[in-house]
Amino acid sequence: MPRMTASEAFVETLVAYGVKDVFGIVGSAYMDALDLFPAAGIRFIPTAHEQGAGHMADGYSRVSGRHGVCIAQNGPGITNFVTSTAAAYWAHSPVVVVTPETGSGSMGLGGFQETEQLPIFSKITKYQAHVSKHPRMAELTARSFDMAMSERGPAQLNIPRDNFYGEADYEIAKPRNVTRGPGSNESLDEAADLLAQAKFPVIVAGGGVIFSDGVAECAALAEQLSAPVVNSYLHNDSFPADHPLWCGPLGYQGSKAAMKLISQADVVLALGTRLGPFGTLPQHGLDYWPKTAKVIQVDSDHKMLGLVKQISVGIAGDAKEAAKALSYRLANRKVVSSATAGVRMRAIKAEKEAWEKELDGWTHEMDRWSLEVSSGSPYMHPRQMLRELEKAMPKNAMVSTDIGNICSVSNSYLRFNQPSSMFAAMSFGNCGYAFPAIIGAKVAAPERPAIAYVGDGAWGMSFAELLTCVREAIPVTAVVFHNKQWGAEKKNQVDFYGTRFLGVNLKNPCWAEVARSLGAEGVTVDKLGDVGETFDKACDAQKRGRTTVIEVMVTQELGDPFRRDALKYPNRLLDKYKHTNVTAPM
Ligand SMILES: Cc1ncc(C[n+]2csc(CCOP(=O)(O)OP(=O)(O)O)c2C)c(N)n1
Ligand SMILES: [Mg+2]
Repeated sequence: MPRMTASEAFVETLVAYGVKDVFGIVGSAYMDALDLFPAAGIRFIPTAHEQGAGHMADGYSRVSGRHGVCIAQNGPGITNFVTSTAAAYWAHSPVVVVTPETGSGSMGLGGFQETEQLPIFSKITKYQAHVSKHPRMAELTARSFDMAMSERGPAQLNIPRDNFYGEADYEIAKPRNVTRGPGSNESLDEAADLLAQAKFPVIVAGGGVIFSDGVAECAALAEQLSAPVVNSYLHNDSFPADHPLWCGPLGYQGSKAAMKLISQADVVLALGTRLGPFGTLPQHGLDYWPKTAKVIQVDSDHKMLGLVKQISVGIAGDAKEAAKALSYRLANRKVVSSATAGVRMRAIKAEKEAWEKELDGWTHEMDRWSLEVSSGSPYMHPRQMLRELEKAMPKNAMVSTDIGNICSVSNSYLRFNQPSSMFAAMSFGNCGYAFPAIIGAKVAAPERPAIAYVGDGAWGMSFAELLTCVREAIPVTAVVFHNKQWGAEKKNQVDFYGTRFLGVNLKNPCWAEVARSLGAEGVTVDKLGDVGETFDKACDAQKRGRTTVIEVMVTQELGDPFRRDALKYPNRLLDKYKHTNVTAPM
Protein backbone atom coordinates (compact mmCIF):
# COMPACT_ATOMS: atom_id res chain seq x y z
CA MET A 1 0.00 0.00 0.00
CA PRO A 2 1.52 3.32 -1.04
CA ARG A 3 2.13 6.04 1.49
CA MET A 4 0.22 9.24 0.78
CA THR A 5 -1.55 12.12 2.47
CA ALA A 6 -5.26 12.00 3.31
CA SER A 7 -5.97 14.61 0.64
CA GLU A 8 -4.14 12.47 -1.89
CA ALA A 9 -6.07 9.41 -0.78
CA PHE A 10 -9.35 11.30 -1.20
CA VAL A 11 -8.45 12.57 -4.67
CA GLU A 12 -6.98 9.25 -5.80
CA THR A 13 -10.23 7.55 -4.81
CA LEU A 14 -12.20 10.05 -6.90
CA VAL A 15 -9.91 9.21 -9.81
CA ALA A 16 -10.41 5.48 -9.23
CA TYR A 17 -14.18 6.03 -9.43
CA GLY A 18 -13.88 7.85 -12.72
CA VAL A 19 -14.73 11.31 -11.39
CA LYS A 20 -14.06 13.97 -14.00
CA ASP A 21 -16.11 16.90 -12.71
CA VAL A 22 -16.91 18.21 -9.24
CA PHE A 23 -19.38 21.03 -8.54
CA GLY A 24 -19.08 23.35 -5.57
CA ILE A 25 -17.88 26.57 -4.04
CA VAL A 26 -14.35 26.94 -2.85
CA GLY A 27 -13.62 26.77 0.88
CA SER A 28 -10.62 26.53 3.15
CA ALA A 29 -11.97 23.31 4.67
CA TYR A 30 -10.97 21.20 1.70
CA MET A 31 -8.49 23.42 -0.07
CA ASP A 32 -5.69 20.94 0.49
CA ALA A 33 -7.55 18.37 -1.61
CA LEU A 34 -8.89 20.90 -4.13
CA ASP A 35 -5.34 21.96 -4.88
CA LEU A 36 -4.74 18.47 -6.34
CA PHE A 37 -7.73 18.41 -8.70
CA PRO A 38 -5.94 19.73 -11.82
CA ALA A 39 -3.08 17.27 -11.49
CA ALA A 40 -5.62 14.48 -10.95
CA GLY A 41 -7.51 15.45 -14.13
CA ILE A 42 -10.59 16.59 -12.26
CA ARG A 43 -12.40 19.74 -13.30
CA PHE A 44 -13.74 21.83 -10.45
CA ILE A 45 -16.83 23.77 -11.51
CA PRO A 46 -17.43 26.72 -9.21
CA THR A 47 -21.08 27.70 -8.95
CA ALA A 48 -23.03 30.73 -7.76
CA HIS A 49 -24.67 28.87 -4.86
CA GLU A 50 -24.09 25.46 -3.32
CA GLN A 51 -27.71 24.47 -3.96
CA GLY A 52 -26.95 24.98 -7.64
CA ALA A 53 -23.87 22.76 -7.31
CA GLY A 54 -26.00 20.00 -5.77
CA HIS A 55 -28.60 20.19 -8.54
CA MET A 56 -25.83 20.22 -11.14
CA ALA A 57 -24.36 17.06 -9.67
CA ASP A 58 -27.87 15.58 -9.81
CA GLY A 59 -28.45 16.53 -13.47
CA TYR A 60 -24.96 15.30 -14.33
CA SER A 61 -25.64 11.89 -12.82
CA ARG A 62 -29.10 11.62 -14.36
CA VAL A 63 -27.87 12.00 -17.90
CA SER A 64 -24.63 10.04 -17.56
CA GLY A 65 -25.60 7.29 -15.15
CA ARG A 66 -22.32 8.09 -13.39
CA HIS A 67 -21.79 9.70 -9.99
CA GLY A 68 -22.47 13.39 -9.57
CA VAL A 69 -20.17 14.97 -6.99
CA CYS A 70 -20.50 18.20 -5.04
CA ILE A 71 -18.36 19.73 -2.30
CA ALA A 72 -18.45 22.91 -0.19
CA GLN A 73 -17.22 24.72 2.89
CA ASN A 74 -18.15 23.35 6.30
CA GLY A 75 -21.21 24.89 7.98
CA PRO A 76 -23.08 27.30 5.68
CA GLY A 77 -21.73 25.79 2.47
CA ILE A 78 -23.01 22.43 3.58
CA THR A 79 -26.42 23.56 4.83
CA ASN A 80 -26.87 25.11 1.38
CA PHE A 81 -26.78 21.53 0.04
CA VAL A 82 -29.85 20.42 1.96
CA THR A 83 -32.52 21.14 -0.67
CA SER A 84 -30.51 19.77 -3.56
CA THR A 85 -29.68 16.61 -1.63
CA ALA A 86 -33.37 16.07 -0.83
CA ALA A 87 -34.20 16.60 -4.50
CA ALA A 88 -31.55 14.06 -5.57
CA TYR A 89 -32.88 11.63 -2.98
CA TRP A 90 -36.33 11.65 -4.57
CA ALA A 91 -34.88 11.58 -8.08
CA HIS A 92 -32.86 8.47 -7.11
CA SER A 93 -29.67 10.15 -8.31
CA PRO A 94 -26.30 8.69 -7.32
CA VAL A 95 -24.85 11.93 -5.97
CA VAL A 96 -21.91 11.96 -3.57
CA VAL A 97 -22.25 14.96 -1.29
CA VAL A 98 -18.86 15.69 0.21
CA THR A 99 -19.29 17.66 3.42
CA PRO A 100 -16.12 18.85 5.09
CA GLU A 101 -16.94 19.58 8.75
CA THR A 102 -15.49 21.79 11.42
CA GLY A 103 -12.27 20.41 12.94
CA SER A 104 -12.60 17.37 15.15
CA GLY A 105 -10.42 19.01 17.78
CA SER A 106 -12.91 21.77 18.43
CA MET A 107 -16.28 20.23 17.57
CA GLY A 108 -18.85 21.18 20.20
CA LEU A 109 -17.12 24.36 21.29
CA GLY A 110 -19.18 26.56 19.00
CA GLY A 111 -16.35 27.71 16.82
CA PHE A 112 -16.58 29.07 13.30
CA GLN A 113 -18.95 27.50 10.75
CA GLU A 114 -19.89 24.68 13.04
CA THR A 115 -23.01 22.57 12.95
CA GLU A 116 -23.57 18.85 13.28
CA GLN A 117 -23.71 17.84 9.66
CA LEU A 118 -24.81 14.23 9.88
CA PRO A 119 -28.25 14.65 11.52
CA ILE A 120 -29.23 17.31 8.98
CA PHE A 121 -28.84 14.88 6.08
CA SER A 122 -29.91 11.72 7.87
CA LYS A 123 -33.34 11.51 6.19
CA ILE A 124 -32.30 12.64 2.72
CA THR A 125 -29.37 10.34 2.04
CA LYS A 126 -29.14 6.63 1.38
CA TYR A 127 -25.82 6.39 3.19
CA GLN A 128 -23.66 8.52 5.46
CA ALA A 129 -19.98 8.07 6.18
CA HIS A 130 -17.98 9.98 8.77
CA VAL A 131 -14.21 10.04 8.36
CA SER A 132 -13.42 9.85 12.06
CA LYS A 133 -9.67 9.42 11.46
CA HIS A 134 -7.59 10.34 8.43
CA PRO A 135 -6.37 6.74 7.78
CA ARG A 136 -9.98 5.84 6.91
CA MET A 137 -10.22 8.45 4.15
CA ALA A 138 -9.82 6.12 1.15
CA GLU A 139 -12.03 3.37 2.54
CA LEU A 140 -14.96 5.67 3.42
CA THR A 141 -14.70 7.74 0.26
CA ALA A 142 -14.91 4.56 -1.80
CA ARG A 143 -17.82 3.23 0.22
CA SER A 144 -19.77 6.45 -0.27
CA PHE A 145 -19.37 6.10 -4.03
CA ASP A 146 -20.39 2.42 -3.96
CA MET A 147 -23.42 3.08 -1.80
CA ALA A 148 -24.66 6.04 -3.84
CA MET A 149 -24.68 3.80 -6.90
CA SER A 150 -26.06 0.60 -5.42
CA GLU A 151 -28.69 2.36 -3.29
CA ARG A 152 -29.47 4.84 -6.07
CA GLY A 153 -29.44 8.03 -4.09
CA PRO A 154 -27.23 10.55 -2.39
CA ALA A 155 -24.41 9.41 -0.11
CA GLN A 156 -22.88 11.89 2.30
CA LEU A 157 -19.16 11.81 2.97
CA ASN A 158 -18.55 13.88 6.11
CA ILE A 159 -14.92 14.81 6.72
CA PRO A 160 -13.75 16.82 9.75
CA ARG A 161 -11.47 19.30 8.05
CA ASP A 162 -8.36 18.35 10.00
CA ASN A 163 -8.65 14.86 8.53
CA PHE A 164 -7.54 16.07 5.09
CA TYR A 165 -4.09 16.31 6.69
CA GLY A 166 -1.85 13.49 7.90
CA GLU A 167 -0.32 10.54 6.07
CA ALA A 168 -0.89 6.81 6.04
CA ASP A 169 -0.54 3.70 3.88
CA TYR A 170 -3.70 3.76 1.80
CA GLU A 171 -5.26 1.15 -0.41
CA ILE A 172 -7.24 2.79 -3.19
CA ALA A 173 -10.37 0.77 -3.92
CA LYS A 174 -11.90 -0.12 -7.28
CA PRO A 175 -15.61 0.55 -7.92
CA ARG A 176 -17.70 -2.32 -6.62
CA ASN A 177 -20.26 -2.29 -9.48
CA VAL A 178 -22.98 -4.40 -7.95
CA THR A 179 -25.46 -5.76 -10.46
CA ARG A 180 -28.93 -6.97 -9.64
CA GLY A 181 -30.72 -9.98 -11.00
CA PRO A 182 -34.25 -10.23 -12.39
CA GLY A 183 -35.94 -11.32 -9.13
CA SER A 184 -36.84 -14.72 -7.77
CA ASN A 185 -37.94 -17.53 -10.06
CA GLU A 186 -41.12 -17.90 -8.06
CA SER A 187 -42.19 -14.28 -8.43
CA LEU A 188 -41.27 -14.23 -12.13
CA ASP A 189 -43.22 -17.45 -12.79
CA GLU A 190 -46.26 -16.03 -11.07
CA ALA A 191 -45.97 -12.78 -13.01
CA ALA A 192 -45.56 -14.63 -16.31
CA ASP A 193 -48.73 -16.62 -15.56
CA LEU A 194 -50.69 -13.44 -14.95
CA LEU A 195 -49.32 -11.80 -18.09
CA ALA A 196 -50.00 -14.86 -20.24
CA GLN A 197 -53.62 -14.91 -19.09
CA ALA A 198 -54.17 -11.15 -19.32
CA LYS A 199 -56.74 -9.90 -21.81
CA PHE A 200 -55.65 -6.28 -21.65
CA PRO A 201 -52.17 -5.98 -20.17
CA VAL A 202 -50.66 -2.51 -19.74
CA ILE A 203 -47.07 -1.67 -18.85
CA VAL A 204 -46.12 1.33 -16.73
CA ALA A 205 -42.50 2.16 -17.61
CA GLY A 206 -40.86 3.90 -14.66
CA GLY A 207 -37.53 5.46 -13.85
CA GLY A 208 -36.10 2.00 -13.21
CA VAL A 209 -36.37 1.25 -16.93
CA ILE A 210 -34.09 4.23 -17.59
CA PHE A 211 -31.67 3.53 -14.73
CA SER A 212 -31.27 -0.10 -15.80
CA ASP A 213 -30.88 0.81 -19.48
CA GLY A 214 -33.85 -1.44 -20.12
CA VAL A 215 -35.89 0.39 -22.76
CA ALA A 216 -35.23 -2.23 -25.46
CA GLU A 217 -36.19 -5.09 -23.10
CA CYS A 218 -39.32 -3.25 -22.02
CA ALA A 219 -40.24 -2.71 -25.67
CA ALA A 220 -39.64 -6.38 -26.54
CA LEU A 221 -41.92 -7.50 -23.71
CA ALA A 222 -44.58 -4.95 -24.68
CA GLU A 223 -44.47 -6.21 -28.27
CA GLN A 224 -44.83 -9.82 -27.12
CA LEU A 225 -47.93 -8.86 -25.18
CA SER A 226 -49.09 -6.15 -27.59
CA ALA A 227 -49.45 -4.13 -24.43
CA PRO A 228 -49.86 -0.37 -24.34
CA VAL A 229 -46.96 1.30 -22.50
CA VAL A 230 -47.48 4.40 -20.38
CA ASN A 231 -44.71 6.47 -18.80
CA SER A 232 -44.79 6.92 -15.05
CA TYR A 233 -45.20 10.48 -13.83
CA LEU A 234 -42.35 12.78 -14.95
CA HIS A 235 -40.52 9.96 -16.69
CA ASN A 236 -41.70 10.82 -20.22
CA ASP A 237 -38.37 9.44 -21.46
CA SER A 238 -38.86 5.91 -20.12
CA PHE A 239 -40.31 4.65 -23.41
CA PRO A 240 -39.82 6.03 -26.94
CA ALA A 241 -42.63 8.28 -28.07
CA ASP A 242 -42.22 7.09 -31.66
CA HIS A 243 -43.04 3.49 -30.70
CA PRO A 244 -46.57 2.45 -31.74
CA LEU A 245 -47.27 1.03 -28.26
CA TRP A 246 -46.32 4.26 -26.45
CA CYS A 247 -49.30 6.08 -24.99
CA GLY A 248 -47.77 8.97 -23.00
CA PRO A 249 -47.35 9.83 -19.35
CA LEU A 250 -49.65 9.24 -16.40
CA GLY A 251 -50.10 11.74 -13.62
CA TYR A 252 -50.53 15.49 -13.35
CA GLN A 253 -51.11 17.05 -16.77
CA GLY A 254 -50.37 13.71 -18.37
CA SER A 255 -51.86 12.04 -21.42
CA LYS A 256 -55.56 11.26 -21.52
CA ALA A 257 -54.75 8.45 -23.95
CA ALA A 258 -52.49 6.83 -21.36
CA MET A 259 -55.11 7.24 -18.66
CA LYS A 260 -57.99 5.90 -20.72
CA LEU A 261 -55.97 2.89 -21.82
CA ILE A 262 -54.64 1.93 -18.42
CA SER A 263 -58.14 2.22 -16.97
CA GLN A 264 -59.10 -0.79 -19.14
CA ALA A 265 -56.24 -2.99 -17.94
CA ASP A 266 -56.91 -6.30 -16.25
CA VAL A 267 -53.18 -6.76 -15.56
CA VAL A 268 -50.73 -3.91 -14.98
CA LEU A 269 -47.00 -4.50 -15.10
CA ALA A 270 -45.41 -1.65 -13.13
CA LEU A 271 -41.84 -1.93 -14.37
CA GLY A 272 -39.24 -0.05 -12.36
CA THR A 273 -41.62 2.27 -10.59
CA ARG A 274 -42.51 2.77 -6.97
CA LEU A 275 -45.96 3.98 -8.10
CA GLY A 276 -45.55 7.16 -6.06
CA PRO A 277 -48.87 8.41 -4.66
CA PHE A 278 -48.82 11.77 -6.48
CA GLY A 279 -48.13 10.09 -9.82
CA THR A 280 -51.39 8.17 -10.04
CA LEU A 281 -53.88 10.74 -8.70
CA PRO A 282 -56.98 11.35 -10.82
CA GLN A 283 -56.38 13.90 -13.58
CA HIS A 284 -58.52 15.66 -16.21
CA GLY A 285 -61.48 14.37 -14.19
CA LEU A 286 -60.38 10.79 -14.88
CA ASP A 287 -59.97 8.42 -11.96
CA TYR A 288 -58.03 6.09 -14.19
CA TRP A 289 -56.16 3.69 -11.91
CA PRO A 290 -57.71 0.26 -12.63
CA LYS A 291 -58.85 -0.78 -9.18
CA THR A 292 -59.64 -4.37 -9.96
CA ALA A 293 -56.62 -5.06 -12.13
CA LYS A 294 -53.93 -7.44 -10.95
CA VAL A 295 -50.75 -5.47 -10.46
CA ILE A 296 -47.25 -6.87 -10.92
CA GLN A 297 -44.65 -4.50 -9.54
CA VAL A 298 -40.93 -4.69 -10.30
CA ASP A 299 -38.62 -2.53 -8.19
CA SER A 300 -34.95 -2.87 -7.34
CA ASP A 301 -35.81 -1.68 -3.83
CA HIS A 302 -37.93 -4.34 -2.15
CA LYS A 303 -39.27 -1.77 0.31
CA MET A 304 -41.23 -0.14 -2.52
CA LEU A 305 -43.16 -3.30 -3.38
CA GLY A 306 -46.81 -2.84 -2.51
CA LEU A 307 -46.04 0.31 -0.53
CA VAL A 308 -48.51 2.59 -2.27
CA LYS A 309 -50.76 0.38 -4.41
CA GLN A 310 -52.10 -3.05 -3.70
CA ILE A 311 -50.18 -5.57 -5.77
CA SER A 312 -50.66 -9.20 -6.70
CA VAL A 313 -47.01 -10.01 -7.38
CA GLY A 314 -43.93 -8.12 -6.19
CA ILE A 315 -40.62 -8.69 -7.95
CA ALA A 316 -37.52 -7.42 -6.20
CA GLY A 317 -35.28 -7.07 -9.21
CA ASP A 318 -33.71 -4.96 -11.90
CA ALA A 319 -36.22 -3.64 -14.43
CA LYS A 320 -34.19 -4.65 -17.48
CA GLU A 321 -33.36 -8.10 -16.16
CA ALA A 322 -36.94 -8.70 -15.04
CA ALA A 323 -38.31 -7.66 -18.45
CA LYS A 324 -35.86 -10.04 -20.11
CA ALA A 325 -36.77 -12.89 -17.76
CA LEU A 326 -40.50 -12.33 -18.35
CA SER A 327 -40.01 -12.27 -22.13
CA TYR A 328 -38.10 -15.53 -21.88
CA ARG A 329 -40.90 -17.13 -19.89
CA LEU A 330 -43.57 -15.96 -22.32
CA ALA A 331 -41.65 -16.89 -25.47
CA ASN A 332 -43.06 -20.32 -26.09
CA ARG A 333 -46.40 -20.15 -24.44
CA LYS A 334 -49.86 -19.07 -25.31
CA VAL A 335 -50.36 -15.37 -24.67
CA VAL A 336 -54.09 -14.67 -24.42
CA SER A 337 -53.76 -11.01 -25.36
CA SER A 338 -52.32 -11.95 -28.78
CA ALA A 339 -55.82 -12.78 -29.97
CA THR A 340 -56.90 -9.17 -29.51
CA ALA A 341 -53.64 -7.46 -30.52
CA GLY A 342 -55.21 -5.80 -33.56
CA VAL A 343 -58.12 -4.40 -31.59
CA ARG A 344 -55.76 -3.02 -28.97
CA MET A 345 -53.43 -1.48 -31.55
CA ARG A 346 -56.39 0.29 -33.09
CA ALA A 347 -57.56 1.44 -29.66
CA ILE A 348 -54.10 2.85 -28.88
CA LYS A 349 -53.95 4.65 -32.19
CA ALA A 350 -57.44 6.07 -31.79
CA GLU A 351 -56.85 7.27 -28.23
CA LYS A 352 -53.56 8.91 -29.15
CA GLU A 353 -55.09 10.65 -32.15
CA ALA A 354 -57.99 11.86 -30.03
CA TRP A 355 -55.59 13.25 -27.43
CA GLU A 356 -53.47 15.02 -30.05
CA LYS A 357 -56.57 16.50 -31.57
CA GLU A 358 -57.73 17.64 -28.17
CA LEU A 359 -54.34 19.22 -27.46
CA ASP A 360 -54.42 20.97 -30.84
CA GLY A 361 -57.78 22.46 -30.01
CA TRP A 362 -56.90 23.20 -26.39
CA THR A 363 -55.23 26.47 -27.21
CA HIS A 364 -56.00 28.10 -23.87
CA GLU A 365 -57.49 27.36 -20.47
CA MET A 366 -61.23 27.56 -20.29
CA ASP A 367 -62.04 28.32 -16.64
CA ARG A 368 -63.64 31.66 -15.82
CA TRP A 369 -60.60 33.26 -14.27
CA SER A 370 -58.30 32.22 -17.09
CA LEU A 371 -60.69 33.58 -19.70
CA GLU A 372 -60.89 36.85 -17.80
CA VAL A 373 -57.15 37.42 -17.55
CA SER A 374 -56.31 36.28 -21.04
CA SER A 375 -58.96 38.18 -22.93
CA GLY A 376 -57.37 41.35 -24.21
CA SER A 377 -53.90 40.28 -23.10
CA PRO A 378 -51.20 40.99 -25.68
CA TYR A 379 -49.34 37.89 -24.58
CA MET A 380 -49.31 34.25 -25.67
CA HIS A 381 -51.44 31.45 -24.34
CA PRO A 382 -49.07 29.12 -22.44
CA ARG A 383 -50.41 25.99 -24.15
CA GLN A 384 -49.90 27.36 -27.64
CA MET A 385 -46.41 28.49 -26.70
CA LEU A 386 -45.60 25.01 -25.35
CA ARG A 387 -46.88 23.41 -28.55
CA GLU A 388 -44.54 25.64 -30.57
CA LEU A 389 -41.58 24.64 -28.40
CA GLU A 390 -42.55 21.00 -28.84
CA LYS A 391 -42.56 21.37 -32.63
CA ALA A 392 -39.11 23.02 -32.59
CA MET A 393 -37.54 20.63 -30.06
CA PRO A 394 -34.16 19.36 -31.29
CA LYS A 395 -34.02 15.59 -31.78
CA ASN A 396 -31.72 14.49 -28.97
CA ALA A 397 -32.58 17.29 -26.56
CA MET A 398 -32.32 17.05 -22.81
CA VAL A 399 -35.08 19.00 -21.08
CA SER A 400 -35.32 19.82 -17.40
CA THR A 401 -38.57 21.12 -15.98
CA ASP A 402 -39.23 23.08 -12.83
CA ILE A 403 -42.17 23.14 -10.46
CA GLY A 404 -44.87 25.52 -11.56
CA ASN A 405 -48.13 25.66 -13.42
CA ILE A 406 -46.73 26.09 -16.93
CA CYS A 407 -43.90 23.60 -16.36
CA SER A 408 -46.53 21.12 -15.24
CA VAL A 409 -48.71 21.77 -18.27
CA SER A 410 -45.63 21.13 -20.40
CA ASN A 411 -45.87 17.51 -19.32
CA SER A 412 -48.48 17.04 -22.05
CA TYR A 413 -46.11 18.35 -24.71
CA LEU A 414 -42.81 16.71 -23.83
CA ARG A 415 -42.06 13.53 -25.77
CA PHE A 416 -38.73 11.78 -26.13
CA ASN A 417 -37.38 8.97 -28.24
CA GLN A 418 -34.34 8.28 -26.10
CA PRO A 419 -33.96 7.70 -22.36
CA SER A 420 -32.18 10.09 -19.96
CA SER A 421 -33.68 13.08 -21.71
CA MET A 422 -36.14 14.52 -19.18
CA PHE A 423 -35.00 15.83 -15.83
CA ALA A 424 -38.02 17.07 -13.96
CA ALA A 425 -37.87 18.18 -10.36
CA MET A 426 -39.23 14.90 -9.12
CA SER A 427 -41.19 14.17 -5.95
CA PHE A 428 -39.36 16.68 -3.78
CA GLY A 429 -40.87 19.32 -6.06
CA ASN A 430 -38.64 22.26 -5.32
CA CYS A 431 -38.82 25.43 -7.35
CA GLY A 432 -35.36 26.32 -8.64
CA TYR A 433 -34.39 22.79 -9.70
CA ALA A 434 -34.50 22.88 -13.48
CA PHE A 435 -31.88 25.44 -14.41
CA PRO A 436 -28.93 24.17 -12.38
CA ALA A 437 -29.93 20.55 -13.16
CA ILE A 438 -29.63 21.19 -16.91
CA ILE A 439 -26.27 22.90 -16.45
CA GLY A 440 -24.99 19.73 -14.80
CA ALA A 441 -26.52 17.61 -17.56
CA LYS A 442 -24.77 19.72 -20.19
CA VAL A 443 -21.41 19.17 -18.51
CA ALA A 444 -21.99 15.42 -18.72
CA ALA A 445 -23.33 15.45 -22.28
CA PRO A 446 -21.93 18.54 -24.02
CA GLU A 447 -22.95 17.26 -27.45
CA ARG A 448 -26.68 17.26 -26.61
CA PRO A 449 -28.90 20.37 -26.70
CA ALA A 450 -29.70 21.33 -23.09
CA ILE A 451 -32.96 23.10 -22.32
CA ALA A 452 -34.53 24.20 -19.05
CA TYR A 453 -38.21 25.12 -18.69
CA VAL A 454 -38.58 27.50 -15.77
CA GLY A 455 -41.38 29.69 -14.40
CA ASP A 456 -40.51 33.31 -13.64
CA GLY A 457 -40.85 32.78 -9.89
CA ALA A 458 -38.51 29.80 -9.91
CA TRP A 459 -36.22 31.72 -12.26
CA GLY A 460 -35.83 34.39 -9.58
CA MET A 461 -34.50 31.66 -7.31
CA SER A 462 -32.05 30.15 -9.75
CA PHE A 463 -30.94 32.65 -12.40
CA ALA A 464 -27.71 33.41 -10.53
CA GLU A 465 -26.36 30.20 -12.07
CA LEU A 466 -26.23 32.08 -15.38
CA LEU A 467 -22.95 33.28 -13.91
CA THR A 468 -21.76 29.68 -13.89
CA CYS A 469 -22.79 29.18 -17.53
CA VAL A 470 -20.89 32.27 -18.59
CA ARG A 471 -17.86 31.88 -16.35
CA GLU A 472 -17.42 28.20 -17.09
CA ALA A 473 -18.57 28.24 -20.72
CA ILE A 474 -21.40 25.77 -20.20
CA PRO A 475 -23.93 26.67 -22.89
CA VAL A 476 -27.61 25.95 -22.23
CA THR A 477 -30.99 27.38 -23.17
CA ALA A 478 -33.39 28.56 -20.49
CA VAL A 479 -36.99 29.19 -21.46
CA VAL A 480 -38.48 31.43 -18.80
CA PHE A 481 -42.26 31.56 -18.65
CA HIS A 482 -42.90 35.18 -17.79
CA ASN A 483 -46.41 35.43 -16.36
CA LYS A 484 -45.62 37.79 -13.48
CA GLN A 485 -46.86 35.40 -10.86
CA TRP A 486 -46.19 32.36 -8.75
CA GLY A 487 -48.87 30.84 -10.88
CA ALA A 488 -49.20 27.37 -9.43
CA GLU A 489 -49.91 28.78 -5.98
CA LYS A 490 -52.07 31.57 -7.34
CA LYS A 491 -54.28 28.88 -8.84
CA ASN A 492 -55.12 27.71 -5.32
CA GLN A 493 -56.14 31.22 -4.34
CA VAL A 494 -58.35 31.36 -7.42
CA ASP A 495 -59.99 28.04 -6.71
CA PHE A 496 -60.16 27.97 -2.91
CA TYR A 497 -59.65 31.46 -1.52
CA GLY A 498 -62.04 33.66 -3.48
CA THR A 499 -59.27 35.15 -5.67
CA ARG A 500 -57.72 36.88 -2.66
CA PHE A 501 -54.16 37.15 -3.90
CA LEU A 502 -51.44 37.16 -1.33
CA GLY A 503 -47.77 36.80 -2.12
CA VAL A 504 -48.40 35.53 -5.62
CA ASN A 505 -47.97 38.54 -7.91
CA LEU A 506 -44.47 39.22 -9.16
CA LYS A 507 -42.92 42.44 -10.30
CA ASN A 508 -40.13 41.33 -12.59
CA PRO A 509 -37.30 42.98 -14.45
CA CYS A 510 -36.91 42.21 -18.14
CA TRP A 511 -35.28 38.81 -17.81
CA ALA A 512 -33.69 39.05 -21.25
CA GLU A 513 -31.95 42.23 -20.19
CA VAL A 514 -30.79 40.64 -16.95
CA ALA A 515 -29.36 37.76 -18.96
CA ARG A 516 -27.49 40.12 -21.25
CA SER A 517 -26.07 42.07 -18.34
CA LEU A 518 -24.72 38.81 -16.93
CA GLY A 519 -22.96 38.02 -20.20
CA ALA A 520 -25.48 35.60 -21.74
CA GLU A 521 -27.82 36.11 -24.69
CA GLY A 522 -31.28 37.32 -23.78
CA VAL A 523 -34.35 37.41 -26.03
CA THR A 524 -37.92 38.42 -25.28
CA VAL A 525 -40.60 36.66 -27.29
CA ASP A 526 -44.21 37.75 -27.22
CA LYS A 527 -45.48 36.40 -30.52
CA LEU A 528 -46.34 32.80 -31.17
CA GLY A 529 -44.81 32.97 -34.62
CA ASP A 530 -41.40 33.82 -33.14
CA VAL A 531 -41.22 31.00 -30.58
CA GLY A 532 -39.92 28.22 -32.83
CA GLU A 533 -37.31 30.25 -34.63
CA THR A 534 -35.96 31.87 -31.47
CA PHE A 535 -35.80 28.50 -29.75
CA ASP A 536 -34.03 27.02 -32.74
CA LYS A 537 -31.43 29.76 -32.77
CA ALA A 538 -30.87 29.51 -29.02
CA CYS A 539 -30.29 25.75 -29.21
CA ASP A 540 -27.95 26.31 -32.12
CA ALA A 541 -26.02 28.96 -30.17
CA GLN A 542 -25.06 26.24 -27.70
CA LYS A 543 -22.75 24.90 -30.41
CA ARG A 544 -20.92 28.21 -30.25
CA GLY A 545 -20.72 28.10 -26.47
CA ARG A 546 -23.49 30.63 -25.91
CA THR A 547 -26.16 30.44 -23.25
CA THR A 548 -29.50 32.01 -24.10
CA VAL A 549 -32.39 33.03 -21.90
CA ILE A 550 -35.64 33.16 -23.85
CA GLU A 551 -38.17 35.11 -21.90
CA VAL A 552 -41.58 34.13 -23.23
CA MET A 553 -44.35 36.56 -22.39
CA VAL A 554 -47.47 34.62 -21.52
CA THR A 555 -50.91 35.42 -20.16
CA GLN A 556 -51.78 34.76 -16.54
CA GLU A 557 -54.17 31.93 -17.30
CA LEU A 558 -53.61 28.81 -15.27
CA GLY A 559 -54.04 25.10 -15.88
CA ASP A 560 -55.53 22.63 -13.43
CA PRO A 561 -53.99 22.89 -9.95
CA PHE A 562 -51.39 20.60 -8.43
CA ARG A 563 -52.96 19.80 -5.13
CA ARG A 564 -56.72 19.86 -5.46
CA ASP A 565 -56.45 16.61 -3.53
CA ALA A 566 -54.96 18.33 -0.48
CA LEU A 567 -56.91 21.60 -0.18
CA LYS A 568 -60.21 22.38 1.56
CA TYR A 569 -62.51 25.39 1.29
CA PRO A 570 -61.98 27.71 4.26
CA ASN A 571 -64.62 27.55 6.99
CA ARG A 572 -63.53 30.03 9.70
CA LEU A 573 -65.13 30.08 13.12
CA LEU A 574 -64.01 33.42 14.58
CA ASP A 575 -66.10 36.48 13.57
CA LYS A 576 -62.95 38.35 12.73
CA TYR A 577 -62.13 35.91 9.95
CA LYS A 578 -65.59 34.86 8.77
CA HIS A 579 -65.49 37.16 5.75
CA THR A 580 -62.79 34.89 4.31
CA ASN A 581 -65.10 31.87 4.11
CA VAL A 582 -65.63 30.37 0.71
CA THR A 583 -68.46 28.02 -0.12
CA ALA A 584 -67.72 25.09 -2.31
CA PRO A 585 -69.23 25.41 -5.79
CA MET A 586 -72.14 23.03 -6.35
C1 LIG B 1 -38.55 25.94 -3.01
C2 LIG B 1 -40.03 26.01 -3.19
N1 LIG B 1 -40.71 27.05 -2.66
C3 LIG B 1 -42.05 27.13 -2.81
C4 LIG B 1 -42.73 26.16 -3.49
C5 LIG B 1 -44.23 26.25 -3.67
N2 LIG B 1 -44.55 26.50 -5.07
C6 LIG B 1 -44.90 25.49 -5.87
S1 LIG B 1 -45.23 25.99 -7.41
C7 LIG B 1 -44.93 27.59 -7.04
C8 LIG B 1 -45.13 28.67 -8.05
C9 LIG B 1 -44.19 28.60 -9.20
O1 LIG B 1 -44.23 29.81 -9.90
P1 LIG B 1 -43.42 30.03 -11.23
O2 LIG B 1 -42.08 29.45 -11.10
O3 LIG B 1 -43.51 31.45 -11.62
O4 LIG B 1 -44.22 29.13 -12.28
P2 LIG B 1 -45.78 29.30 -12.74
O5 LIG B 1 -46.58 28.52 -11.76
O6 LIG B 1 -46.11 30.74 -12.71
O7 LIG B 1 -45.83 28.71 -14.09
C10 LIG B 1 -44.54 27.71 -5.69
C11 LIG B 1 -44.18 28.98 -5.02
C12 LIG B 1 -41.99 25.08 -4.01
N3 LIG B 1 -42.55 24.08 -4.68
N4 LIG B 1 -40.64 25.05 -3.86
MG1 LIG C 1 -44.77 32.37 -13.00
